[in-house]
Amino acid sequence: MNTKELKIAIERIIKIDYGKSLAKAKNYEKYNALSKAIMETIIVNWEETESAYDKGKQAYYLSAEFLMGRALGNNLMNLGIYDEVEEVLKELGIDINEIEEAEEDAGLGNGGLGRLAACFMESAATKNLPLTGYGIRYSYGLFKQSFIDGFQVEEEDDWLKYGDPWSIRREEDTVIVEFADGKVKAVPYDTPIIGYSTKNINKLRLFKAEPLVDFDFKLFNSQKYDEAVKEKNRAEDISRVLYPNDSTEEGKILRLKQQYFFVSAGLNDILKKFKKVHGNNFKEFAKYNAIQLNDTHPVVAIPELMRILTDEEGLLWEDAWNVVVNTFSYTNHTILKEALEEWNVELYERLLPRIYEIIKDIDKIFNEELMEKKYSKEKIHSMRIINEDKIRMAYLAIHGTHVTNGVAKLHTDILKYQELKDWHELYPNRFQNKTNGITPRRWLLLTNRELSKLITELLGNSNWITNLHELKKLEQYIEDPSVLDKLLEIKKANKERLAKYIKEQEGISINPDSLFDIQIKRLHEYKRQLLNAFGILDLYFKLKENPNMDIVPRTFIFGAKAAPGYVRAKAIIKFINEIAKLVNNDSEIKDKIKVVFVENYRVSYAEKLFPAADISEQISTAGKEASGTGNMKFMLNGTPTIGTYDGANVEIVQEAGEENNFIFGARVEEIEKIKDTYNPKEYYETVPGLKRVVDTLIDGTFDDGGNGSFKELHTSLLEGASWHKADNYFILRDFKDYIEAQYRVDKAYRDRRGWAKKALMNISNAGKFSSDRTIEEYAKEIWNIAPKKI
Ligand code: 26Q
Repeated sequence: MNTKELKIAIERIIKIDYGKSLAKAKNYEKYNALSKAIMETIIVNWEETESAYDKGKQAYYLSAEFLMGRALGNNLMNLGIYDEVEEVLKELGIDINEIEEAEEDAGLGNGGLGRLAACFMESAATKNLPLTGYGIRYSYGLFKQSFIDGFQVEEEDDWLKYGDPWSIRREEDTVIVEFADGKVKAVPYDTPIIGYSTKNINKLRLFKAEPLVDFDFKLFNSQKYDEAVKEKNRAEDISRVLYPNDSTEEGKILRLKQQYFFVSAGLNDILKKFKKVHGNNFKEFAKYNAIQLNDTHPVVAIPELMRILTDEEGLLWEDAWNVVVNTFSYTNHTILKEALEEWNVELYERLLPRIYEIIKDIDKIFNEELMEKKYSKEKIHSMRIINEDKIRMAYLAIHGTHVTNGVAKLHTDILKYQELKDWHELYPNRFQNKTNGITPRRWLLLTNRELSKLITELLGNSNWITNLHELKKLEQYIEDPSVLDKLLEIKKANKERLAKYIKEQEGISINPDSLFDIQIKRLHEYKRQLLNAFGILDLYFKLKENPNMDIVPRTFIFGAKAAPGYVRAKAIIKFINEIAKLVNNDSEIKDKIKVVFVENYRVSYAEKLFPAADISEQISTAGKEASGTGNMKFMLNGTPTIGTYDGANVEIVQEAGEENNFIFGARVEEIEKIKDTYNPKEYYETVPGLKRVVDTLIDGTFDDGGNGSFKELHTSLLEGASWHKADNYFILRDFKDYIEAQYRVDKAYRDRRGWAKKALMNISNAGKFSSDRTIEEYAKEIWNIAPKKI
């Protein structure tokens, strides 16, 4: 499509879809029309990719979440037509930025796990790897967040209200999913995954749940309207909304329905295709199909494939089990006990009786195998898949797959030698590490245009975009003052842009010359936003005592959603908002420090925050953050990390140099050593300034609106609660080290060129953290698939 044709297409689509001329169209209408015009141009390549892939081995990514964010800008960039389209729009009197901002985020995920799935899809397409995603087309994504009086308020995320130009409903590929209480239709919606600089177009297939019949005609005619649509609502409830829990599991029947729904539909789809190409030769299934289970959420795929192969296709148990184990692999994303999924036996039995029987058989045979190996009774008990009245999904996953992987080296080691030690001893060859990654297209090329331009200029070509290791060559400029100054200049421009956006969105003015200190991630105790908050308060009190204290002015920026039922996480949001109110309104502070908690943190907000950060907060309790991927996004954008030795931080500083980051706090070994005897009160009583900040939770400094949640936080730190010991996440232990590390940041930041060197070292050594590298490792070391370029 040339530029003239594009203009015509946009005008035509606006006429057809909205019955108006371009001049009268709203931004979202223009966005829709442009997107559809782009869609038209990729269909042929999309079809060709599909037929090319159908011939050989393919991989499938089963995930309850795909946190895609916006599509338009990314797709234009990957197609290599961004600048051209920008120009066309300009000629039509349209600002491309306004069109991009009209797009709703596809927020079909909670956080890291969902965004990882999105980065993987993009990388696989870019690398021409035959990977298809399967998931749920939630009608409502992760809730929208606002603050009222500093409290988080949630609202539904109606992301489809203006339609979705990037998905195509494939009525003809509808499959039926059967529960004990009835059947539903699973209708696929396909979204093209457009790789960078390749003709290959991959596919994300998300299923929507619908009733077999829309409404009961008889009931409707007898004016029983509610009754008439009951069935429809019951079916549609399944794909209505994404569960907003990112770690604590809630044993809800609908959640289980969601899991079985998309897993069963996905497997059905894969099998249909397999039969078409290979007939009924199911023993060969694993030769042509690899299926990745993204955490335990889709693990019901293991008994479901057993059911299909034995009940429907007539395979013997042993043969079917071989197929299952060789087909599936499983990624673990957490070691938090409360996040390991367990399902009530009774729930499974009621909803999926046949699946439950199969799980019981798997468990029984596994038990016999362990007895044969002369495992002790206690050990067998501790490893059983069904434990009393619970099904342990992680154990089912390890047992029913040929590879279990962690998402960063440290995390994998903790799984192998600590949390899943017995399993690692049983299946030593099944465990692998696959350190996470991020796509450099979205997280640098698209969202940090100036830095991308500079990199291409310095390297003399744009190879880095698909081979991020190329960035290493930037190290040659480490003593080049003009490059260092250019880096500082770009950062400054990004900060100005963010400041403007924050002014528009939050109504708060921030100083682009201050140090932007950013912590953006889900709100969770283990991520320790509270430690950051105590650090700010400590600084505030020190400034109050000594108004002339010489500090680099700082803007502390937070972005985080708390699960709606996570009372403590919400209390922490309120606490930080209270701190913001105190600090920002204190004229004595004279803008030396500012605190901003941005509302509704999401992918599209993240895209503006990462490029503008001076320091990246990665301060989880050592051993708790499986990997982190935000840490990588900061690094790639030239932002040093203040962080603990946890998750992928370990590898980040290994690559970029500890001297270019700010590592502090207890390491895993120390946490392990002290955890049984830890007494936070010792720190509380002796560490200078600590008591003062902790006690603001109870001494009337702040107002929790009378709900007692600040007091509860205080108690959780010093006394503990029925379900955990005092200061479960060692905030008081790490406070002093954190303050000291922040002091080092302050000192280092003053040396502007010295700081730019740190930034450059981080950028130069970010190559490892491309999701291209990660996905190629999955392809080679787990899936055994090869690129197939059309
Ligand atoms: C489970 C049961 C019921 C309802 C919800 C859930 C649920 C949903 C989402 C449980 C967990 C999640 C998401 C977890 C997650 O995002 N984990 C993060 O994964 C990243 C990618 O590997 C890592 O980088 C992070 O360290 C890890 O916290």
